[in-house]
Amino acid sequence: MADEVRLAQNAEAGEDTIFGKILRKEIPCKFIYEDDQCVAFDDVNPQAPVHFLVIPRKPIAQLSKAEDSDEALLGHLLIVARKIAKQRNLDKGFRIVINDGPIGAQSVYHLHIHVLSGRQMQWPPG
Ligand code: TR5
Repeated sequence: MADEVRLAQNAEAGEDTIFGKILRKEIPCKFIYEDDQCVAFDDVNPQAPVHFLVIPRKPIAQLSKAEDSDEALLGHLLIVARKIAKQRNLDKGFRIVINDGPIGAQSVYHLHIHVLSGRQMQWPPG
């Protein structure tokens, strides 16, 4: 079993997460983008030559816990992902991933969008 899957199966949904600490600047992290609603930073364990995360400042644990009123925020995260992809010249494309819950291999319970690129992606994903 891959380490990431093992991590995900042992992860627990809780109030605080490593991303909460990053947002509160309790641990250092170089943001590649930030605004009043979200921040983005490179994944510490990249799964492709380009791998960054876009996360809302609002502590939504996972997509399945988002509320109808989060609709504009969720759309904003995708628009920001698109803008960063353009800045990084990902003209040939990229993959967006949102892992949700144990079956989805989510390991950090603060909603985040993965953006991966720089290599040919395969299908189906593992
Ligand atoms: O498995 P899910 O979808 O929950 O994705 C969590 C992602 O967070 C993984 O791709 C991890 O590599 C990534 N991650 C975990 C930490 C971390 C990070 N990305 C940037 N900086 C990080 N720090 C400082 N600490 C982490 N524990």
